[in-house]
Formats: sequence, C-alpha cells, structure tokens
Amino acid sequence: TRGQSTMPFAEQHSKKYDAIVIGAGFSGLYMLYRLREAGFSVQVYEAAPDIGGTWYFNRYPGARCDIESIYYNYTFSEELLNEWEWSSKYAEQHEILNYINFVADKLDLRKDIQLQTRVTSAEYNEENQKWEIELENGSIVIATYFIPAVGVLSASNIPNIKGIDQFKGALYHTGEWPHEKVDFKGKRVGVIGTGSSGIQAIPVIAQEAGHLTVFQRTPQYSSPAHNHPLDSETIHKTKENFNEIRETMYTSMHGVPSSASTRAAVQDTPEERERIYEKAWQEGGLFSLLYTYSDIAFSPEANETVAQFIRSKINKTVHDPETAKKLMPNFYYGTKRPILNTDYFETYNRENVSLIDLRTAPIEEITPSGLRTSDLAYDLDILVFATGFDALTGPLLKLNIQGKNGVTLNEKWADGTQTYLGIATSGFPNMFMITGPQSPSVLSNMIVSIEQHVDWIIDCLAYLKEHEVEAIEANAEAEQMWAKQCKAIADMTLLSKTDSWYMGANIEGKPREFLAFAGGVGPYRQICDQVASKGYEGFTLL
Ligand code: N01
Repeated sequence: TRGQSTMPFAEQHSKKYDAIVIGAGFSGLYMLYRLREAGFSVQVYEAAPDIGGTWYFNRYPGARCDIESIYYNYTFSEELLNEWEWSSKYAEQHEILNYINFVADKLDLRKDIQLQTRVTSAEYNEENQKWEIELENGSIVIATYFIPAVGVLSASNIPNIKGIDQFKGALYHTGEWPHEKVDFKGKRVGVIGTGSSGIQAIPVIAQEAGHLTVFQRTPQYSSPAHNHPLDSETIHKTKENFNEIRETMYTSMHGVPSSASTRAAVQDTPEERERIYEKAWQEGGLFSLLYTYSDIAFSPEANETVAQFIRSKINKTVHDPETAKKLMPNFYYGTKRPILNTDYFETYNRENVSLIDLRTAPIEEITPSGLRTSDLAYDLDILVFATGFDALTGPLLKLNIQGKNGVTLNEKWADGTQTYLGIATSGFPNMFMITGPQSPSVLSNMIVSIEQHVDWIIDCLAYLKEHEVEAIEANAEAEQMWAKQCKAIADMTLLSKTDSWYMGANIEGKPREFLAFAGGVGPYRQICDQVASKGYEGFTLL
C-alpha cells in the first residue's frame, strides 16, 4: 500500500469518477451499462487484453457452459434476447465469448473500458470518503464507489508441487489457456484434476493425444450432457415466453426455470426410484438428478440412492473393472457442483488413455521429464493442470484492498469471510461486490445472480444520491448475523459435510467455511429487496 504522502498528490492529479469497476466479464459489463444509464461517470479496468472475463480465459479444449444456453444470457433487454440466437443446448466457450462481444458492441461499452490494465491496490481515504485505486503503471484514480467485479472463479490454483519449475515440457492451467492452439497430436499428455474443467477437457484431449494419463485425486459424479444443436422451434418458444421464464428463474432455487420434486426418495420403492433417476439421466441437465427428490440435498440415506445409481452407470460404461473401481465417487452427491460430460467415462475405454489413482499413489514431484508418484515415474510432453481456483474470496483478496483504519480485506477475512448479503463488508464503505462470497453466486445461474446484484447496487446508489448520502457501510452486527444465517442454512444440507472448493478446502491455509448462501436465488432476492425497502437496514448511511 502507498504511504500517506501520496494522498494529497493523488487528490490533485488523479482522474476522478463516480464509480470504478474492476473486470469486464458478465458482471463488470452489466454494471458499466447500468451505471452509465443512471448518469454516473464510470471507468472499467480489465487486466486481460480483451473483454469476457471467465469466458476469455477458460478456452481449454471442450470448454462449454453447463447451464442451458437459452437461460445463460442477460435477461434485462428484450432487444438483446431477440437479436441473439444460440446454436446448441450447451454453448461452447467461443460462442459465449462472441455473445459477450455482441453485447459490448450493441451497448457501446468499450469506450469506458481500459484493457490490459491491472489494478494493484485500492485504498479507502476516510478524510474525503473516496477510493484511491492504483494501477499497474503506478497511476492513481479516484472514485466514490469501488466495485470489484472480478468474478468468483478467476484466481487459478496451481498447486505447489515439488519440482514444478523443473518441468521441461509445456505446462498449462485450464483457467489460463493460451490463444494459440495447443497441439496434442502424438504427444504424451498428463492431466491433473477431474473437476468440471478436467472432465470437459479429458475426452477432447484424448482424441488427439498419443497417450493421455489422467491423474485423479477424487473421483466425481457426472452425467451425460446430451448436448445437441438447438432447433428454431425451441428458440422461438423460449423467446416468446421469456417474461414468464424470467420470472421463474428469478424466484427459483438456482436461477434456472425448474425446481426440485416435493417427493422424498426414501418413500419410493427402489424400482420407482430407478425409473425416476433413469428418466433424469436421459434428459440431462445440471440439476436434473438433484431435483428428482426433495431429500437428496438433506438426507444421507436419500443421497446414497442417487449416488449408487450414478456409480452403477459408471460401472456399466467403463469396460475395465479396475479402472471403473478407481472412478467410483463416494462423497454426498451434489455437495460438489454436479458435472455434465460428453463421453467422459467412455474415454477410459480408449487404448491411449490411462487413469492413475492418486489416493493410492500420491504425486511426489514433478521432474524435468514428467511426473513421479509414490509408485512410478511418467514421461510427459505436456502437463495440464485442471486444478481449479481459489474460489470466491481469492480474486478479491488478490486486489490488496484497504478499508478504514488501515485494515486490509486480507486481515479482516484471515479467520473467516465476513460480508453482509455477500454485497458489502463493514469497514469498507462504498465498496460493492458482485456475486461475492455468502451470496447465491456459484450455486446459481451466474447471470441471474449478477443481474440481481447489479440492479440492487444501482437502486442503492440512486437512493444515496436522492438522500444526499456520501457513503454507505455495512454494520458489523448485520454481517455477523448474515454469516450465521449462511452457515445455518448450509449446515441444514449435506453441502458443508464435503471437502470442496465451496468450503475453501482446496486451498492450503484457507479458512474452512461454506462460502455461499445456500437458501436459494428467490428467497435471497426477497431478503435483499427487504433490506432496501427498509432504507438499507443493516447498513449505516454516512
Ligand atoms: O476445478 P475443481 P474446476 N493434486 O476445483 C484436483 C466451474 N466450471 O476448474 O477434488 C492432485 O472443481 C481436484 O482434486 P480434489 C464449476 O463451478 C464450470 O474443474 O481436490 N489433484 C479436482 O479433481 C466448477 O465446479 C464449467 O481431490 C488436485 C480438480 O483438481 C468450478 O468451475 C466448466 C490437486 C479441481 O477441480 C471449478 O472447476 C469448468 C493436487 N495438488 C469449470 N489440486 C462449466 O460450466 C487440485 N486437484 C461446465
């Protein structure tokens, strides 16, 4: 952080805006649009050479969205909806990136976005109640409102494995994939990690590689995506009924227009359950299996029935019994994000693919020529890390944010995340997070949650302007209550019983806590609206 002496200089010479937004992904772009429409001066800084956020960086082979494309777009503009047409049920990364660019052009967003500009720190100046934001080139910009729209899965996690710097081959992380095509042809490729990214990339890489070795620590549940081109009738119907669909999305659990059955799995016969699971399996869809019964998310007994169903599918798909055994997941289904796949388990029937179970033989080190587990050494030309992200808090903590009394966000959250509604945090006035920790965020269709937060922030800023309020700050008591509520809801479900990135468990030293609001998108929206309608209850207006 900067010393006191730069402040008067900064005040005199820096550019000043009503709002500074960091990040030009789905959230930053919509925030920019709404701020501009509401008459605020705004500047967006984006570290990457182009817009797109997650969809700019995650261009690994097989990358596509697991929310149906017709629901994975902005909902605020009829015009945008009508002018865009998705080609398939689950859109590929490049198509989503094209959509983002289409929106940016249509709304003329680029003129307020400065690309290739990393923000290195942000500091709240209590004297003038302004944020001083430092850019990589050392310059400082000043804003009343500071809005980090930095995404929730944007801080890549490359595990600190011994010898990682020695590797002579090519090393990639799925979340920072290069623009030029990676040529796997004839190469010995290793993939570490079998989460959503690994499970999408593995079948595509396998088709091209000489040999692919998958290094798996935790086997995963995954069901077929059944992706297919969209027919014009589906598109037409969706557009025609979008107002109704949007309403259902807004009031739903996960931001998609479907919901869980009210039937309990434990009340059905095994035959009936099998029939229902089979139907959901054939339909595909991220939440299809989770929604078959009301008790899957809560009851270990009910959960085991669906877990067993998926295990039997894996068993039937994978020919080699030893490999099938290694692929059997055994945590509560749905306590990690469900995964859709295209030919993932089938890929293990290929001659050029082998699966290494790291639970029996952990990685000991990366060597110049490959990787060594406690069992064997593997020679590799290319090593792909599909090892995930420091989720939700990671991207915010990387920003070096300093609030009141010189307290940094890193200091404040060292023992656990504290937010009010996942939007604000006490000690950091006029800072707004979009889909931050302790909001539905990663448990939902992100775009629905992004729009809800941006709309709420805009209403809040309009209120502040109208009432001539200089600054708004979350109260410490309100955020303690909120953290308790988030924990209580997660603890009612099975979610907090599994070591997952939702729990911060994938990052060494990260506090162990459930990082999202699991009460659902609809109820959450109601809570936020109530807070606003009571004159921002739980906040202090300064
Ligand atoms: O990351 P992950 P991801 N040694 O954290 C393993 C979204 N997303 O990028 O489970 C060995 O899920 C780790 O093993 P374990 C989606 O929300 C969406 O795949 O920790 N292995 C795990 O297998 C998703 O949930 C889409 O034991 C190590 C894997 O790496 C989220 O992003 C597509 C290891 C990481 O899995 C993250 O998904 C892609 C180590 N040291 C992503 N460290 C779609 O929309 C980690 N692993 C479809």
